[in-house]
Amino acid sequence: MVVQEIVDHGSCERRDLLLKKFPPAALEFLKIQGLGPKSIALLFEHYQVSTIDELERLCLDQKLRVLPRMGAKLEEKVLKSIAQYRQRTGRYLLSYAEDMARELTGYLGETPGIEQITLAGSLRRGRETVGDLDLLVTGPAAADVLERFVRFPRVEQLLARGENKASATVGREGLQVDVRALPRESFGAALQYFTGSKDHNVAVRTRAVKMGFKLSEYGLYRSADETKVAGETEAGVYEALGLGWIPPELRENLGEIERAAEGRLPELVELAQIRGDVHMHTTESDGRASLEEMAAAARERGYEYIAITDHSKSLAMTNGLDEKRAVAFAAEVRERNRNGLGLRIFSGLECDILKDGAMDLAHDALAELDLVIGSVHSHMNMESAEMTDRLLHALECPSLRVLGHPTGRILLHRDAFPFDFERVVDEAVRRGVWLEINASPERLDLGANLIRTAKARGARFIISTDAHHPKHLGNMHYGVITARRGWLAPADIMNTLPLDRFAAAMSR
Ligand code: DGT
Ligand code: CA
Ligand code: CA
Ligand code: ZN
Repeated sequence: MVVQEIVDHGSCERRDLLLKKFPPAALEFLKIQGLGPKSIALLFEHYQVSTIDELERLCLDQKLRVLPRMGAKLEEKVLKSIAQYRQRTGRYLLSYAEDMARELTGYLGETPGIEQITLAGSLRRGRETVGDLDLLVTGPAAADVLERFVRFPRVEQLLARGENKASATVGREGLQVDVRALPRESFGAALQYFTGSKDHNVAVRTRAVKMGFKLSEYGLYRSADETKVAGETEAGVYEALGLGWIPPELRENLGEIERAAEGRLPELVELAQIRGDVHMHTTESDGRASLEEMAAAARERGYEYIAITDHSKSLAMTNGLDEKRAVAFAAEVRERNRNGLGLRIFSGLECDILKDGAMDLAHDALAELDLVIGSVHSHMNMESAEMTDRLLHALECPSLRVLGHPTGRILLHRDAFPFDFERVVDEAVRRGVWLEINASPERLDLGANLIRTAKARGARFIISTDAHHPKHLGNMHYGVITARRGWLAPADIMNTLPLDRFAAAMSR
């Protein structure tokens, strides 16, 4: 009925009432950790707050603690989350930026006479969030491209329009795009420069100077006589500096330049090397498609195997599996594999790690399944020591094979929960538990820095999409990019193994 009302009138009565009662800031306040709908309602009732700045003022003036169920601790927490909130506004998920970039480059690519359109900046480096898009174009028609860009239907606000550069915000969320038109002969130098990162560029330029060169976005020049030695291609610029071409994902000045100079750049995993996806949900819990539909989509992607890993019973709102259903599911999957589905299906479970670190299901039920992922989905605001104990306890479960989305972060929304990461990794390594790189673009958990830390301690990884719909299987590439940013080789990632070796490793 409410749905019908929304379809007919574009809203419903209750929504209109709520919108009248609460200022638009209420929705923004919900993004501040520590404030739920109830406390926000209370705040609006007592103080006429309408902006985050005013909310901050209230905390600083210690005016929250006088309200029921609020205290000094909450003020502190809200202040901290306001700071975090400010930091992340103005950034966008990689997936959002990528979709917009695809649409825009498709549109610009239709300009007659255009030669190249390339994305640079943090998007090219595969950062998990992106501040703005940096587009480079070459060709005699470059000026026409800028002209076409400012007429892009999704442009909201034109920010600048020069002879070789235009900037505008596109889409309702205000994503900024910088488009630069370049002469062909400096395309490589510009691509190198505008890909960044800034730290990487500073280090590369320092190296250039030491070698008697000057490097800019126009080219690489010999300092002595200003002759140009490189600039048309990016590889040419690196080569003239005695470096192998450095994959953009590594360009953060974390040792990649030294490695390139020694000819020892790491081998990085590629999407085509992924042979299976082993974290996905179906209509048995909160997925949107059946096992058959997920299997068909996976087969289409050329996978050799998948694991169906629905939720366990403590996530009641997902209709998670109890022991009985889990055991029955394992039997059903054994039966289905006999009939041949074109790829191997493993019976799995994303088993909830309870507050005390116990597994949601009894061990004998878990032992029936091919693959058990353990994940934290609740009670995430524990102290670090308590969370560490919880995870260490979970690792004791003999059936556990994968630690799912290990830090619980939701990008631009919720920070990682604190715990002693190195201790947990060491224990996972000791017990043969693999760490998930959750490829869902809202998570990308583990992130690149923690991946590097974990790899250095001997960890093994799984890249999984956590798909709740067949189309989510396509998120695998975000996980692969993140793994590459973490310097991972195919050998670090278990689901690059062919079926028989994966099955053997899993059941060990
Ligand atoms: P973002 O947009 O915040 O996600 O990150 P980036 O890396 O895309 O940064 P952006 O858009 O400000 O600039 C693109 C690239 O241009 C950056 O990675 C490196 C280069 N760049 C920009 N400004 C400077 C600068 O002042 N010095 C150096 N060395 N490079 C710069
Ligand atoms: Ca950028
Ligand atoms: Ca930019
Ligand atoms: Zn999960």
